[in-house]
Amino acid sequence: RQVTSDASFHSVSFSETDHPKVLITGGLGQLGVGLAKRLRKRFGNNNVILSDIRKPPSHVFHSGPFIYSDILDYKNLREIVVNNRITWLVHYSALLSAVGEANVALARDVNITGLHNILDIAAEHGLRLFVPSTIGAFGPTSPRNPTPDLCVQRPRTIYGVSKVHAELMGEYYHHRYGLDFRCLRYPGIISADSQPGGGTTDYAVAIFHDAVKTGKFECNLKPDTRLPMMYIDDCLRATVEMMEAPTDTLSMRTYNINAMSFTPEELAHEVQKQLPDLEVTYDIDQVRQAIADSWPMNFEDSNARNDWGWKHDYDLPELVQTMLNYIGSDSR
Ligand code: AKB
Repeated sequence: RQVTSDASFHSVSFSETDHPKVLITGGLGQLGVGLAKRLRKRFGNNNVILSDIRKPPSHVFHSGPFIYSDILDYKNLREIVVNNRITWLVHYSALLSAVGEANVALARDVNITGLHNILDIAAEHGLRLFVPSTIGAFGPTSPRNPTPDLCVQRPRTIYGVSKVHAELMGEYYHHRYGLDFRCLRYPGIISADSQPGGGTTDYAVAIFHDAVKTGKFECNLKPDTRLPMMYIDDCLRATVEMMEAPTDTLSMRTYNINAMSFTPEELAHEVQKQLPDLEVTYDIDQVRQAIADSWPMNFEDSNARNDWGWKHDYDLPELVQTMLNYIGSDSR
């Protein structure tokens, strides 16, 4: 490992007038392909490299650069950053909340050890680094309604613990080594053409697919479980805006962002306005329910709104309309 002194950092810097050269880790998860599409439009196809340890589907492979990268392999990561002259790193590899509880050792490796590799690579090569955090970085002793940026954070999941660790380590590297670390705490993200993998908020994606395909939905959270949520377009736009925000607008390095909050019952009701025959039943998953009961109900994001102009576009009715249009037209 090369990270031995402060002087070894910042050996490569990039001019702000150049297009960034972006690497996205965990690129085949819920958000990577959509983010790559957005960044490629802005910076050029070849300036955005998606990476993962899985084989990409052919439409992803043919839409722009894709590379194998294992964040647990430090040399492999460094080779990619050096050979491709990477200047921005978006670190999406992570195990989510529910799947993390089912495999704590793997979640610890990927979410904590993997992050250490990413931080060292980014600091060594003067990269701008984005790491998402989450509503899951809060816990039962945090204020839940609303949850501000700065408050008690004692999450009870390995996912939450690893995300608080990421927030603190990123901010530490920023203060200690000048790393340009940027972090947004995402709500549950709802997307039509990509699936979340093993989260607590997944029900809010599944309901749309089941409603369109079968007219029935079995929800694994109680009907009155309120959680903050966001449509994927808002999430990806927030990410790009925060990555591009001038340094002097950032009074903090980790921000809450929010769009809406709803319960399964409220979401089902909104979907039933379009699909009145939808039948919703409840079969509670105790692990997910306990996690959801410890998370924020409403997310306070005024710092993001004031500092760098964050503003969401999608509330619940627009979200439902957009999802149903998308999935409905796809299934025809
Ligand atoms: C999960 O449910 O684990 C994620 C999240 C809110 O971070 N979607």
